[in-house]
Parts: sequence; C-alpha cells; structure tokens
Amino acid sequence: MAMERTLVLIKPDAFQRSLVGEILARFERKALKIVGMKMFRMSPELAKEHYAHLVGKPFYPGLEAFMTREPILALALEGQEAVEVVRKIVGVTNARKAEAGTIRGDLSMSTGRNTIHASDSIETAQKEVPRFFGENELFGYKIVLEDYIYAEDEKE
Ligand code: IDP
Ligand code: MG
Repeated sequence: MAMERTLVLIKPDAFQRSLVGEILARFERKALKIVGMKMFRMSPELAKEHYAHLVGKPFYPGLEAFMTREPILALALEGQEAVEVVRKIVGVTNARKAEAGTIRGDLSMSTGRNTIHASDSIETAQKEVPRFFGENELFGYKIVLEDYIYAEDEKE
C-alpha cells in the first residue's frame, strides 16, 4: 500500500452532456484527494505524446480531433493505491462492457466517447501527472478529516 497520485482527464463529451459535476462528485465521495485541477485545451502535440501508444491506429485522427477541439478538465487525485482505485471507478475502455456502478458503465454507451481518461498503471501515472501539471499547479494540503478516511496503519 502506498500513497499515489494519478491523472484523470474529463473529456469533451462529459462537458457537452453536463456530467462534469457528476464525475467529480464520484471521486470526492470516494475520499480521493484533489491535488490538482485545471481546465484547458489539449494541443495536437500533447495529444500525440499522451496517446503515443495509439498514434498508428485507424481511429487516432478522430481521437486527436475530439480531444483537442474543445476544453477538457485535468485532475490529479491522491490516495492510497489511487491508480488502481481510480481505474476501478472509471471502468473498462468500451463503456458498453464497463460494469454498472463505474463511471463509464453508468454514463456512456461508447469507446470513443467514454467521458474520461485515467492513468492505467503507477508507471504511467508518474509520467502523466507531470505531463499535465507543473509543480506549482499541484497542492499538498492537509485533509482535516484524514483520521476518518484512513486508519492509523493505512496512512503511510
Ligand atoms: P483507456 O482510456 O481505457 O486507458 P486506451 O486503450 O488507453 O484506453 O485508449 C485511450 C482512448 O482512446 C480511449 O479511452 C478511447 O477514448 C480511445 N480508443 C481506444 N480504443 C479505441 C477504439 O478501438 N476505437 C475508438 N476509440 C478508441
Ligand atoms: Mg489508456
């Protein structure tokens, strides 16, 4: 168990469908700590870096156009085992196959319009958080209810 940070991107389809608050609320209710939050438009260069594993795929031009055309919201979330926890809350890539109760499973019918991105491993998260947030855009502050979120043996 370790304190981790992970990257979430709330995609343009969530903005169009007024789901930004709903998605944020799910992470807040889980007691993940928001340590970074930023609305911006992704550049095509940043999209190519972020989706480097997909640049050769036939759907990539559509993915890049979709992700760069309109603003998105980036979140850096912190918690014990946050990377795995957030992927579980998000659900699998194809939202039609995603479990009910997950963000994609509850809120989307699509793979290409699946409302959200989340880092897929600790190694990925360690690259993705600094890809989207400068040091001065990440905030280490104390949650006063921490004793009610984690037991003593879960804090570090
Ligand atoms: P992930 O978002 O669940 O980590 P990745 O395989 O990393 O899934 O793909 C990144 C994003 O690219 C997906 O969230 C989805 O929006 C899009 N994508 C992935 N595979 C397809 C596909 O087969 N068709 C259309 N879009 C896809
Ligand atoms: Mg991915």
